[in-house]
Amino acid sequence: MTTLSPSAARVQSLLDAIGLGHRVVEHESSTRTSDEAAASVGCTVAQIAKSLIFRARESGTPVLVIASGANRVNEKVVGALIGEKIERADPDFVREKTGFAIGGVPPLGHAVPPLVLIDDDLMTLGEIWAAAGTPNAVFRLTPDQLVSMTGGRVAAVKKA
Ligand code: 5CA
Repeated sequence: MTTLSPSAARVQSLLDAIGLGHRVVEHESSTRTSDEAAASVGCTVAQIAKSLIFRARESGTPVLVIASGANRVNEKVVGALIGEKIERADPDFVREKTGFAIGGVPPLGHAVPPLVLIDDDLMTLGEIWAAAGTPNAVFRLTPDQLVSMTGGRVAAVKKA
């Protein structure tokens, strides 16, 4: 059995607690971007569930948008959905609010619970892959499991 790095092991522990048998896989090759993750896993870029962190401008609340790797997020639409304008988070904000570094941010287990939105395009897919704590770690799940483990709101969030 291979040993996971500490951040990936942290995600595996969270998944163990959920108890649906999800396994974190650490790759030799990078999974830092959606393209790299798809190449390492051997899936389509659309099947990568990327966890993007934004900052609500007034309240400073972290906003997690889990989007298909093939899509760009429409920040105006997200702002309208949550009732507050958002901006892209900087790497320090991501680290502070999630507990993970960019490129490995998982969809669950963040230090500060974020508002969560899920790209409805993900819901049409049979299985998807999400980051698992490091730029080499991912885990496979279904879109319904993503919704249940994050409590996210499914919405149309992509840029046309
Ligand atoms: N592990 C992969 C596949 S799940 C992954 O985490 N991809 S990702 O797209 O969710 O994470 C990379 C994202 O981090 C980029 O899409 C981008 O939105 C964000 N990012 C990259 N560099 C920066 C930066 N300097 N500042 C803020 N956000 C950044």
